[in-house]
Amino acid sequence: MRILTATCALFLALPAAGIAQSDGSTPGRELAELIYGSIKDDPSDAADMGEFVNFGQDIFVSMDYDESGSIDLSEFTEWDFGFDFIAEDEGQQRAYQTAQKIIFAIWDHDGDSEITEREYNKSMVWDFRRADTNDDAFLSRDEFLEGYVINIAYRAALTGQ
Ligand SMILES: [Ca+2]
Ligand SMILES: [Ca+2]
Ligand SMILES: [Ca+2]
Repeated sequence: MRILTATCALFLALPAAGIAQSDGSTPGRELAELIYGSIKDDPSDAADMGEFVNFGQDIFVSMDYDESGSIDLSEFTEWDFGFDFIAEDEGQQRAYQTAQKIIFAIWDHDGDSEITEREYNKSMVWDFRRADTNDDAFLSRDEFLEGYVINIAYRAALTGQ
């Protein structure tokens, strides 16, 4: 979790206006790029399934605040990469909260209001495969930014599109 904390701290330390102006990029995209960098063990490679699942596993453990082995909606919405901060900045908190609820519902396969570890791991694998559009078992930076469900849902919410 130290890497993720450092990523968030780095992001929060950057002036938001400066990020928004850099080559037409949005704060949400900049954050997604930082997250992509923290998934990979080797910065020069694309992310493989193992790195992606390990990364997800670390997040699951840190989201599961009461260590019950599953994530409820409040654990899910309280955990944040830094998107929450951007949503506040952009006045898009309601849209962001809606996007979080949608992702929660997608990952809660049996609809019992808890994402179990099994449901979560299956979702990680499916989301990886869906984003890996050229089917080479690696997620390139572009595939991650354009095809990973979290990036699509949260960034759309942040920009209000
Ligand atoms: Ca829990
Ligand atoms: Ca469930
Ligand atoms: Ca690929």
